[in-house]
Amino acid sequence: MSTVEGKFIAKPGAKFAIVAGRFNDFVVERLISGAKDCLVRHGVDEANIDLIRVPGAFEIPAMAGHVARTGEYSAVICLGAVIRGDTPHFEYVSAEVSKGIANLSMEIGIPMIYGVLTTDTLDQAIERAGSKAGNRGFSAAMDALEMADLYAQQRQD
Ligand code: INI
Repeated sequence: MSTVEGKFIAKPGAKFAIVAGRFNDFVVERLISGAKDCLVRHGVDEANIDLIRVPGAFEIPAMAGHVARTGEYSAVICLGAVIRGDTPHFEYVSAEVSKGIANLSMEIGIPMIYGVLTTDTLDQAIERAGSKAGNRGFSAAMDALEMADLYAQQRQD
């Protein structure tokens, strides 16, 4: 049986983009730090990480697609925090960002990683941004490394 799987190793000179919303910045900043920490500790040069900020999660897919189409990056990591409020706004924003990133990942030839928290409460978001439940930014960057390596292997075959 031949198994194809990604390693958590970045190719020398590989560039990664992080597209992150400013909304709920207190949480998103922690996700960005987690993602950078993961990439740098897996050998990515900090100069090869570009951070692109957008107003909120709704804007992430359009900018992530724009960034991916430059052809400069091995993967695009999308980070944001959508937290339920008293209105149905949450449903629209969370649906659009997840659909948008999913659609992009089918059409663009590089990994588009979904690191957007969608939670009922601020506490749940904080738990997933570097406290009780890990850091979704860090794990999204792990996913980016794994998928970038996998895509690179498939290109060589
Ligand atoms: N954007 C978020 O990233 N998180 C949220 O929780 C959120 N809520 O709940 O409103 C949010 N709204 C802004 C939205 O993403 C757009 O930036 C805005 O509608 C402008 O297009």
